[in-house]
Amino acid sequence: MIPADHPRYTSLIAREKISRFAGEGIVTLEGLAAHGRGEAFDYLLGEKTIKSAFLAEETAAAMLLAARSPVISVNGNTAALCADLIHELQEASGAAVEVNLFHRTEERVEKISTLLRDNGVVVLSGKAERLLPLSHDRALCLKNGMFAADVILVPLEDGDRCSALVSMGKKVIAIDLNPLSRTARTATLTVVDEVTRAIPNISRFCRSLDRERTETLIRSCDNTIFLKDAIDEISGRLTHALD
Ligand code: PTJ
Repeated sequence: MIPADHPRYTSLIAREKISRFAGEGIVTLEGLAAHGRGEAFDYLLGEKTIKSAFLAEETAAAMLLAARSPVISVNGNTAALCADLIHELQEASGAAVEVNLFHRTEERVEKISTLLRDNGVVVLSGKAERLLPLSHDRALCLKNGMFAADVILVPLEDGDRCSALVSMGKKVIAIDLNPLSRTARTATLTVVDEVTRAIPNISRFCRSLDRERTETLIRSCDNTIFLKDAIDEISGRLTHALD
């Protein structure tokens, strides 16, 4: 039992969730390591949504709304931390949801799909085919889902699929606390924020954006600026840590 007044309450609750879902086979042991890396970067960012990440979240909403066929790709960690939030984002953005795993087994795909459905998400189903130019199982996706999509949101990604999707001409929105990762640098747009803060913000922007602002955000999107700002935030915090 984690007391609500514990100074690290939010972080401890997330750890409790991620380890419980690891016990259920939804998160992999590698996913626990990935979560720890995310926590470290979040600590360096002050465990808050920085100003440029808010703008990235608004831009992400604009890209989803303007897309012809947007898809939200969900892996084990994302399902464990925010199945309910994915439901809200699906409603707000109209995007399809597809499960795509690095450590893929049919059993995990089923468990994650069930968790999402239990939270109200409409999950694409069908026979996954090896359609992405990758040598591992992340190549497996649905023809009418990720393969046909023009904009794909990939929370907590590993870099090579992001670059494969970009090489196929798709716009990729990454959510990644590490502004130095391959994913962050390869994506069309990177939201450097914790996934459970980022997704509700993107949903809120989906509900409030008008057409003119949507077009302006898409026109002016420059991922390098978002990454530089996150790196500046981290270096500034480190420089002044003991002031
Ligand atoms: O469920 P699977 O089989 O698809 O596997 C999922 C993992 C996460 C294990 C797989 O995609 C992986 O190995 O990812 P990486 O290469 O470790 O990348 C994950 C990235 O997400 C890292 O840069 C972390 O800093 C970042 N990250 C971790 N937790 C969070 C996060 N970013 C935002 N919010 C988080 N909670």
